[in-house]
Amino acid sequence: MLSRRHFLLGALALGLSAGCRGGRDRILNFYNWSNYIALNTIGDFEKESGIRVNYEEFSSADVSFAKLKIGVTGYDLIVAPGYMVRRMMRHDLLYPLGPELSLPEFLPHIEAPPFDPEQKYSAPYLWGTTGIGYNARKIRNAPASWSLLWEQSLAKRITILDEKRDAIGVALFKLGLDPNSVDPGELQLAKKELLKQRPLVRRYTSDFTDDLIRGETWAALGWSGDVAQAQDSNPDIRYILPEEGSFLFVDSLVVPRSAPHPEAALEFINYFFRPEVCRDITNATGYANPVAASKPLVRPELIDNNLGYPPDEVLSNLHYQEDVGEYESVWDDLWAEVKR
Ligand code: N2P
Repeated sequence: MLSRRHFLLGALALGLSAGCRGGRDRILNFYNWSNYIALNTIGDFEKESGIRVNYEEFSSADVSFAKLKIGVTGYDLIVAPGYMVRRMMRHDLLYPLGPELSLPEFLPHIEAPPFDPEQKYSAPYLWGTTGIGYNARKIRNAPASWSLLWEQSLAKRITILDEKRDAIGVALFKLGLDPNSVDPGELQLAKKELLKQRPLVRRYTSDFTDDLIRGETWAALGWSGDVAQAQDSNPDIRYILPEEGSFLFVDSLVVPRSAPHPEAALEFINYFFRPEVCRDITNATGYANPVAASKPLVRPELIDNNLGYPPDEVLSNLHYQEDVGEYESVWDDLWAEVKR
């Protein structure tokens, strides 16, 4: 017969093996960019921690922020670009990560990111650059310039990231203007450029790699790691960081104040910082990770390569995307008018 004591012990054993602590299910609701993790990361973490992960992906930061803004809650852990971390900090939306986190040594340029210099509210996840992925068999002598994405001969062979900060930022770079401009006149000029570009654009999309791999598109405004993934499937694909300057991004892990399971989020962040865990993610995605001890472990082709870990002289020509504050809606409207 099952005594009460046996029942409790049985429940406890069951609970432990199913990953419960204190009788409650341990859960992590994780919202990440698409193609931004290794195949084994979530499963390995679940096995080791006993936490069940509900994993959801977005393909554009604008979409993720819109979702958070209309009050979709329940996420414990979100990957966000630096300017968005800043914006969330400004609105007091983030949980301070505090002493539960043991920060490893980071690469020098990740130590004090401008959006959160003391790293109080964000933990760096992956970093990379915005550039042009192109097919060297279709385009010979590609210029190291953003003007490639305005080339008439590439009509309908181009995709542009569906991300206003990148698309408008690139138009500003091309014009020699501040890529974080909030000047209405400058933004109008950027809009004109983008309207000139529009007839050449096959699609505005952030999932640009398949078309590029298949040769349906010949050039794409894209992100380094995704282009690295594309190059693995099609060696004709190359990457340009234009001379006019480009973006460096440090996408970061943040925990919303409203998170139902902040402790599970912190556990994942500490797990991610293990050199082998983030190495696997870098090797799978092509995106560099912030952990200094992980760099010697990643695939050597990614080192001193603009697609993975660019050399220092390249990094010095890159800019961060900054929070544009109250001008966010001006950027939003401009982008909606371009895509209309
Ligand atoms: C992954 C997206 C990369 C992020 N597909 C660019 N910030």
